[in-house]
Amino acid sequence: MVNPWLLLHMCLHVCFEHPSLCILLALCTQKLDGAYCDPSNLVQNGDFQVQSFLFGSYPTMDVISSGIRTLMPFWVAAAGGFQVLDATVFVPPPGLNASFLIHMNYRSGPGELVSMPIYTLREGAIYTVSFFIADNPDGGPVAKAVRLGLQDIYGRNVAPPGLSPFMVSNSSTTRNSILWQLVSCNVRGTGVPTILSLSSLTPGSFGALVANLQVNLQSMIENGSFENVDPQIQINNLTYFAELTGPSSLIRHWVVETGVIKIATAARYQASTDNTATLLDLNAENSPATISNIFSARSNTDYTLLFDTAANPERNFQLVIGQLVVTVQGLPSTNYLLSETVNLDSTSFSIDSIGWVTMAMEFKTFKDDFQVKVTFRSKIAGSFGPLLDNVQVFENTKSLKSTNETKLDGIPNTPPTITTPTYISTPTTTSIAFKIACPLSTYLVTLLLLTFTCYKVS
Ligand SMILES: [Ca+2]
Repeated sequence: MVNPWLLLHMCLHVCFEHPSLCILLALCTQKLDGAYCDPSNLVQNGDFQVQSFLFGSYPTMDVISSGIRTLMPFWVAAAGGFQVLDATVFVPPPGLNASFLIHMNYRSGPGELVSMPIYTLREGAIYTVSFFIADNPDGGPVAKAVRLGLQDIYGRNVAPPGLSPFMVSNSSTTRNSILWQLVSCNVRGTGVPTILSLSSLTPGSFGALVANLQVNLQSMIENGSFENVDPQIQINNLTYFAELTGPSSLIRHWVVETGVIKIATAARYQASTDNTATLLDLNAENSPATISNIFSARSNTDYTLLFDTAANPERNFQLVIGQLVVTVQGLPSTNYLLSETVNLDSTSFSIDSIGWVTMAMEFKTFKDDFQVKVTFRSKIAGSFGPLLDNVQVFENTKSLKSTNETKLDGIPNTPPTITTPTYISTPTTTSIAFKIACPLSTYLVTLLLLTFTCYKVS
């Protein structure tokens, strides 16, 4: 169980040492008109890119041990020690921009790494907790294991019951050929801030390597953040925005049914709560637009629709005030499951301070529906209208049920057996003597038995 004094210490430390990060955390946790932030990854500094120390050309690692001040914002060494490794020396997982990774052990033994409270896993939503894990090429036991823990701030277990430690064993790798494995498990959000911990179960000075911890909402909608756009729409180095006239399906998984939309980027506008590059304005060329997305769903099931919206404050002197209409229909019945309007007002906001609000709306599918269509329609005249980004839909679950699974590269994880670890370091005098002693003792026993047998026969 995570010590509450430790938690308090962590909070105070971050506030004193990293006031800007503290402000960011506070912004992400405050309630805005019934809405919460929903970044795509809920773990703060899960890629360990933010640090209180600087790597030079040497050393290629730094040490964080229990009992000294924490040099890794949003994390603390609760026990033992661990190392921050420079990814230019220890090759990181493929496809990541991460420059650092964590070695879960140090001379002081196996480390326990504890996160700041994660705000906030929505109640009933399923989240995927994932991280990369690899064997340490520098040495240690053949099998290395890391236990993932999840507790809410009241100390209640949030991790799936019976969650096994994650184990790796690839001792033949080198620093340039580290075999990374992506491991994950599902957890059900409780609506309470949650603390994530990683504990090395490997004795000695060499443990597993880990990188890029994430906690992501399992959304029913694909491309809900509009980041996947047909290449014929040029959005790189965009000074203002691209426009798209309906009908069009050049934004993957979405249809611009009518009107004209702007595809804008965070290079010009303040990014929405998922901090991504692309966002939409449902107005352009004096034409309000309607866009929709169809996704698979289960019948008779409760869902929650989330999205970030605001009125486009592009022109401070020309206020944008009006409504965004949101409808949800079950398919094939076409019955309306939800129809709501969101009031928008750009007063006092600017493109650097959009006033993003995350809306949450619940709906339930009918018994014969197996798809759902969600539609956003601008009811604002002119060339600037509702901004839209980070659209997500999650199923409201009562328990983890069949989604409770642990994955190691897609294979169900099995409990590790590391009770008698085998070391791969250079054989010691003891082990060499043991190897010599064993055949010698066997030889002597055989000789005695043979002599005894010969004596009995004679
Ligand atoms: Ca986006």
